[in-house]
Amino acid sequence: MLNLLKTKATAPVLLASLALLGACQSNTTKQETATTTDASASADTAKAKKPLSQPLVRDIYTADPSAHVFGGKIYIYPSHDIEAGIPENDKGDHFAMRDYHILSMDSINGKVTDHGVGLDIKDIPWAGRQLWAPDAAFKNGTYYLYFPVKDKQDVFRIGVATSKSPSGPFKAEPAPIPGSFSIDPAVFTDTDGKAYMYFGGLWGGQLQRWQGGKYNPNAPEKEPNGNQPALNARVAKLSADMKRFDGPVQEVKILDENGKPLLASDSSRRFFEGGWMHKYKGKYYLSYSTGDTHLLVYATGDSPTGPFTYQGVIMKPVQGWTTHHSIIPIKDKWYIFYHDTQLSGKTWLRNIKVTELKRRADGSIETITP
Ligand code: FUB
Repeated sequence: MLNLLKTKATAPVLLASLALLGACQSNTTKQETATTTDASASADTAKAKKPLSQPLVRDIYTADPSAHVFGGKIYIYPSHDIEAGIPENDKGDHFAMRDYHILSMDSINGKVTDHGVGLDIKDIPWAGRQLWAPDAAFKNGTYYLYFPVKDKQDVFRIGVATSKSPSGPFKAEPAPIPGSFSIDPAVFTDTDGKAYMYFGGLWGGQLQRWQGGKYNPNAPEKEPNGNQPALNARVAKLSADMKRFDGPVQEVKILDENGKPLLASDSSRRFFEGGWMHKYKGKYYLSYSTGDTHLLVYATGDSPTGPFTYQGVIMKPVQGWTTHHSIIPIKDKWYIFYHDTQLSGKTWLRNIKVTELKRRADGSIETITP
């Protein structure tokens, strides 16, 4: 595994930079590997497009970083990408991850420690395949790891595992969270102590199969087209023990500047996957990926459950098809953790990164060019 990774990681940065250049030319064009990029672009231009930041770890592939500060230390809960030899498709079958490695750093530019496997798919009794983007939370001396994985019927559910240490190992509960579905759990604990889980993802994330509250295996592979309202993320309040939903799963409404729901055709603004919540000066910031248009965007609201009003782009497309992030305060600054495919040039072998997130005086977020 390590040898394989090292070979791939020696691919010239030039290739990665060329792919990044291609990705930035159009946010509606599916981003592909460096080999699909125009090789005739001059080396000088490629140099000028150097990535904003460098991978945090290089000896394993990591993605979907959910970062938290626990006990004064930065912990990152990423997906652990592997080469599973599965052909790429729109359902994301090639993202066939099997475990999580938990990472930590004392400070933003500090050394990154890999704490090894914190949870393995073989130790999740109900899991079938594809351990996707996780998140973590802390309450009353216990750390909670939330993870989406397909069950043995190939339906994505969300599970929870616990540990007394933020770096694990985590022990999975015997069954998924009742009523959970789809992918990308993000848990936000509000200043009043109430915790909420945001979740959902389109296409391979199966959210479109859950309309009407029931799983429909025959639903279209993708979302509705045209002028129908977009499918939205979901939110549920968590129970006091952080292991169940306390109350109904609700739709997270995202409105445009006229107070109208974003439409499915509005592909550069509508929710696709990778939701994250943070609070700044009393406002709730819901950020998410627009999926096939490869943007990280945000919407704000006055309540953790919405409605939210679309505000703008946080990050332009990264190299790679997916884009996924988390936003946290560290000391007196805010940071965004994200991923791209700088090391491999392959959509399914990603590497996590971090950069500062800056705001204007009115709280709006400055757009980052990664
Ligand atoms: O890592 C697998 C999936 O890719 C995640 O769940 C999505 O958010 C996307 O990053």
